Amino acid sequence: MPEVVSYALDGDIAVITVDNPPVNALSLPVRRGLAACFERFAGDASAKAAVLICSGRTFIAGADITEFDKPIEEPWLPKVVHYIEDLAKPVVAAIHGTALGGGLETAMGCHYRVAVAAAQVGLPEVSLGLLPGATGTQRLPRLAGVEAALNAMISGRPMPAKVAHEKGVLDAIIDGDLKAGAVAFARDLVKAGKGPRKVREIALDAASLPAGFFSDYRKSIARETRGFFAPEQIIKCVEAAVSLPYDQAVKRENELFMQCMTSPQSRAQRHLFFAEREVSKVPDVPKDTALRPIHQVAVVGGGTMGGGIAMNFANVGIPVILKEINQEALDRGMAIIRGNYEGPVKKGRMSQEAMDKCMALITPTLDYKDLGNADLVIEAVFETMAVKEIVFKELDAVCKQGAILASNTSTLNVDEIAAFTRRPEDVIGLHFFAPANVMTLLEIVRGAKTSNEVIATSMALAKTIRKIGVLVRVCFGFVGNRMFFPYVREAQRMMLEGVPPERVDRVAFEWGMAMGPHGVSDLSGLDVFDKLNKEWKDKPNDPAYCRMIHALVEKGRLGQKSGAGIYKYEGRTPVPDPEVTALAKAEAERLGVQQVEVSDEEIIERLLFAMINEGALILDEGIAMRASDIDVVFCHGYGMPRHRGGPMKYADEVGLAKVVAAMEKYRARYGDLYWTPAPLLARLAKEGKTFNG
Ligand code: T1G
Repeated sequence: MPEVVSYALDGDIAVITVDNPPVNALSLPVRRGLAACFERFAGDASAKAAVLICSGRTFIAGADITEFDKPIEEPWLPKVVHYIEDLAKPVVAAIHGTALGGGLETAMGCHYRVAVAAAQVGLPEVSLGLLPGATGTQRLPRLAGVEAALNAMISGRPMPAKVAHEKGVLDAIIDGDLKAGAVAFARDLVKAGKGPRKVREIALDAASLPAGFFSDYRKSIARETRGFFAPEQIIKCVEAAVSLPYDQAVKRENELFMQCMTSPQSRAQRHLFFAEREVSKVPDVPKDTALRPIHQVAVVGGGTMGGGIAMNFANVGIPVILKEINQEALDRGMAIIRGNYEGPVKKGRMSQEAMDKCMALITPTLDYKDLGNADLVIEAVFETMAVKEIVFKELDAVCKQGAILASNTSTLNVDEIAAFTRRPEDVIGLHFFAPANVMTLLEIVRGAKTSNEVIATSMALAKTIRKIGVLVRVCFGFVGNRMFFPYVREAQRMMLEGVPPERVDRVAFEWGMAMGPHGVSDLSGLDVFDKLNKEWKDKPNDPAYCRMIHALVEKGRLGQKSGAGIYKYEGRTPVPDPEVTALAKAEAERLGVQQVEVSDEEIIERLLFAMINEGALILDEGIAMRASDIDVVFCHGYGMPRHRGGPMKYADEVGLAKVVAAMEKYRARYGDLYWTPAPLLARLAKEGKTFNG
C-alpha cells in the first residue's frame, strides 16, 4: 500500500505529497501522515521551505465524509492546520482540481497558496449541513473579506482560481507544471528572506463593517435558508471572527461545528451526498456494458418540455433536431428555446456568443426523414397513448438500427410504447422535469425488454447533460409522480374538509418545500392532473379523489396559465379566492365529506406519510432500486429541501414506528384505502429498522 503522505526533497525545498485516491480526502491516515511529514520538515535543517501538493486529480477535496458518523480520532484537522501554521519555515500549498472544505482550510493554514488556473477553491460544508470546522470560518474572512467569505460559505459554491487570486485567497497562478512552479515560488520566498505568514494574524475588525451588517446579511438570505440550521451557525462563526480573539473564536467555531455535525439535517445531507453517487450503480447492468455513441439527438415535440429537453443537448455541444407537426408549432417551439436562452443572457449569466452557439446546434424540421441518422430520439408529445403510438410507429420506420427511442412520458407504460415498435430493446423512458433545461432530475424508465446497452448509455448520458439519472421500472407515474399523487390527494382532501389551501401551502413551504402542493398544482396546470387522473386505469375507487381539481377544470380554472385555478392570480401572485372556498364547501356537502380541524403537524403527516407509504410500496414492487434513489428523486425533481434528505430519509429520522402509528390514526378516521401501512413499512417499523439501512 503506497504511503498516503510522502516526504521528499527538491534541493532545499521539502515536497510533501498526499496520495489518497479518489479525492485525497483527509482520512485519519492522511491526517497522521501530514503531521508526521511536517514534523520531519520542522526537524530537517536542509529544507528551507516546504510545498504541500497532491497526486491524482485534485488537491485535498475535504474531510473524509465517511468518517463523520464514527468517533473522530486524533489528530483532529484543526490541530494539523495549526501545527503547519506555527512552523518556523514557510509552507506553500500547491493546488489543482478542487481544494474544498478541509482541503482549503489546510491550504489556508499554510503560509502561501498557489494554484493552476483551472483549479477551484471553496468551503462547501453547508451542502452537508455543516460549517467549515477546521478554522475556515476564521481564515476565509481574513483573506477574502467578510462578505465574500460569507457568500462563499453560505452558498457553498467554489471560486475559480482567478477569482480566488483576485480576492487574495491565492498568492499566484502557476502556468505550466504545478510542482515545479510551486517549488520555484518557495525558493523565491527563501531567497527573499520571506518567512511564514500566518493568516490568523491578519486583523479583522467589526468596526470596519457597515452598521447592522450581520442583521442585514441575515435578512438577505432568510428566504432561501428558511428552516435550514447550518447557515445561521456560519454567520455566528464569522461574527465571532470579527469580535473575539482568534483562539476564542476558533473554540466557538468548534462548538457550532459539533452542533451541526450531530444535527438530523447534516445526517440528511450527508445521506444525500452518497445517495447521489449510488444512483449510478445498477446491480444487474455490468459496469463494462458497451455504450452507444450519441453524436446526434432528435426531439419530437417542440412544446415547453420538448424545447427544454433540446436545450440540454445543445448546452453540452450535441447537435439536436427539433421536429414538430406544422410550421406554426415549430416556430413557436424555436421561440420558446430562444426565450429560455435570452433570460440568462439578459442577466449576464450567459454570453450572447454562447447562446448563438447553442441555437446553431438546434435544427428545426417538419420531416420525420430528417431523424433517420439520429443516435437518440426523445419523444415529447401529448401525454396520451394514442399519440405516442403514432409517433413511435413513425420513428420505428425512419430511425436507423441502433438508435435509442425514448419517451418523455411522465406516467404512461413504457412497455406498451415499446410494443408499438419492432425494436423494444431500444426503447426507454427519459422523463425530464419541468423546466427541463433547469431541473436536475432525469427519471430513466427501463422497460421489460430494454437492453443493458440502452440502459447504460442512458445513465451515462444523464451525466453528460448534467442531470442526476435515476433508474426506475414501469408503473403508473414511475417513482416521483406516483408518490406525488398521494401528496396532492391529501392536500385536495383537506381542501374539501375546509382547510384553506393557503394554509396547507404555508405549512409545506415552512417545512422546506420549494412550493406548497396547491401552488404546484396551479403551476403544472390543473388540466394536466385531471387528464392524468382520466388516463390512470386503476385509480382509487373514491368519488372525493382530487374532486376539486376536476370541478375547477370544469369551470375553466386551469391554474396559473388561465389566471385562476385553486388560487386567482394577480400576475404570478396567488390570491386565495372565496369562490373556491365556497365551491369546496358545496362539493364537500355533496360528497358527504366532514369538515375537520387539523393541526400543522397533521398537515405535514398527511402530506408526507401518504407519500412515504407509496414509496414503501414502490420499493416492495421493485420499481425503485433503493430508498436512497427515491430520496434523490424528490430532492432533484420536486423541490424537497436537501436538509430533509428526501422522503424516505425523513421517515427514518421521524422513526418508522411513529410513521405507522400516525397512519393508524388516519386509518381509523378514513379507512384502509389510503392508510394501510405498506408491508415493507410495517415490517421495518416492527423490526426497529429504517428504509436506508
Ligand atoms: N469524503 C469521502 N469521499 C468522498 C469525498 C469526501 N470528502 N468527496 C468525494 N468522495 C468520493 C465520492 O463518494 C465518490 O466515491 C468519489 O469520491 C468520487 O466523487 C473539516 C467538515 C471533489 C468535486 O464537500 O464535491 O471538509 O462513488 O463522484 O464528480 O471543514 O466529490 O466513487 O465510491 O463526486 O469528480 C467538504 C465533496 C467535506 C467535497 C469531485 N468537501 N466532494 O467530484 O467525483 S466536509 C466536500 C465533491 C469538510 C471540514 C469539513 C466531489 C468533487 P465513489 P465524485 P466528481
